[in-house]
Amino acid sequence: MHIGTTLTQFIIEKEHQHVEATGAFTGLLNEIATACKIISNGVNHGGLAEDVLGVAGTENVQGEEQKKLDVLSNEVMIARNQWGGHVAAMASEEEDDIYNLPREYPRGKYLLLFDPLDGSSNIDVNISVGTIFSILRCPEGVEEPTADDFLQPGTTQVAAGYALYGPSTEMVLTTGNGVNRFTLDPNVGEFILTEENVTIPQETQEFAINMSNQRFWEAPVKRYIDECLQGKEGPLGKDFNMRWVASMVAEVHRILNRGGIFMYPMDSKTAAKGQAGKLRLMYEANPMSFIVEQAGGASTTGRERIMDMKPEHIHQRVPVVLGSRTEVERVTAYHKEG
Ligand code: FBP
Repeated sequence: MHIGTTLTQFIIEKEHQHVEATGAFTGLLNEIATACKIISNGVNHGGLAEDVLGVAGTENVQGEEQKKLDVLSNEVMIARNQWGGHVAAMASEEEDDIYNLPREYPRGKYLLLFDPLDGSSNIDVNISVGTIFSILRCPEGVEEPTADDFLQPGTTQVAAGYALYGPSTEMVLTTGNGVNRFTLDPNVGEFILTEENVTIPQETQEFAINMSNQRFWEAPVKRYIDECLQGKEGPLGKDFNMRWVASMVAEVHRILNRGGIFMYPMDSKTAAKGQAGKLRLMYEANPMSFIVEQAGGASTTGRERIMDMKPEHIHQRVPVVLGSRTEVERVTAYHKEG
């Protein structure tokens, strides 16, 4: 009975190409995959499971109301990744500060960052949500990392990925050599390789943005969306369709499949709250930018390449414009024109 290439087999075969490999990287990715399988099970059970839907009654450091599954997913990611000796510390969108490992656990050479459950507003209404993760190297000689050790530009990521909990559960992963896609076979309990070298079409006629924020957008974004809405009679000479799932992980997955441009730009409403954007640089923008660029797309703030940014804070927010290269470069050029 042939089940295809499992995620573990795929990673080990890749690691064999690196003589200096110790297996720690495989070990870490395996624990992340196990955590995502557990979260997938919780999400899929929804209302059947005791006490997983609804709000937790607590707020995260971003001042957002936490959903019970936000908190549970965060606990699962920490529990699965703290014991194995692969990481030196972790950082989560749901934790105020970085998470230093309890004394009894060995320290590893990686730093793990994650958004345990992205798309929180969709959890209780059974729309796709996901887990996003990013892996960095722990600086040489650092036993007890601090938040500063995490403030590395996106270009230094060793790997990034996400699990999408939708009609099926999928994992998409890059280690800097293209993007690969795995589907969870619930009967076997394994992520099976279903597509290698995923590539984003350069051209697209589909945009994703929260239109209800239109009056708060900056001029370059207003101009671009106006032109998309003018269709083939307009300066872009083609009709555009629109999508908005309100789960970044689902938007990026659609774009990996058929192209598109996803935007959560800077706007005056966000600025009024003293924030530099809605989405988080370390847990959302950097890992998704690594995946999108490795699949041939582009990712900017509208003004600069996100992966070149020097992070200032582990909970820093940034504007995001990502997807099919042609449209992302167009929106970025509109910002440059001012
Ligand atoms: P979290 O759910 O992790 O807080 O992520 C933010 C997010 O839900 C993104 O996944 C999504 O793209 C965006 O916010 C939706 O924003 P809005 O509520 O404005 O539609």
